[in-house]
Amino acid sequence: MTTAQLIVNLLGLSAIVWIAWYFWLHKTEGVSATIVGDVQEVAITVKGGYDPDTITVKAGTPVRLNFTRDESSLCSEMVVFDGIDRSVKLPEGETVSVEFTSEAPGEIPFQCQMGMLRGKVVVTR
Ligand SMILES: [Cu+2]
Repeated sequence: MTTAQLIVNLLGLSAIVWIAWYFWLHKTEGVSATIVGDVQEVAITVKGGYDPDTITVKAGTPVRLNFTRDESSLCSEMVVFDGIDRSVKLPEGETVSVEFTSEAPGEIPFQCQMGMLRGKVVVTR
């Protein structure tokens, strides 16, 4: 193997490692909700995904997620919370709040209608 071939192989290998890390191993830290009055609030921007897509809240305190959809893609038109039986339409450019209180720790996933965009609320004690 020549040096050039070796370099190309190493570059290819590092690209594969990076892709594997980015898509499967890399976990976003998540964002803690901000307490506003008696409510834990987080603003979520919807644009090709949910940003932030992991939100940490405390059990027993009302949660308010303020979704703002910053794109016209049909994919993100609805946000669906299976665990709390809620689905909400997100008109482009408007902020829509989703409120709920979780009494028990756990995870409340949410996603677009087709399940392509995903996020979750992590409820802690
Ligand atoms: Cu979708």
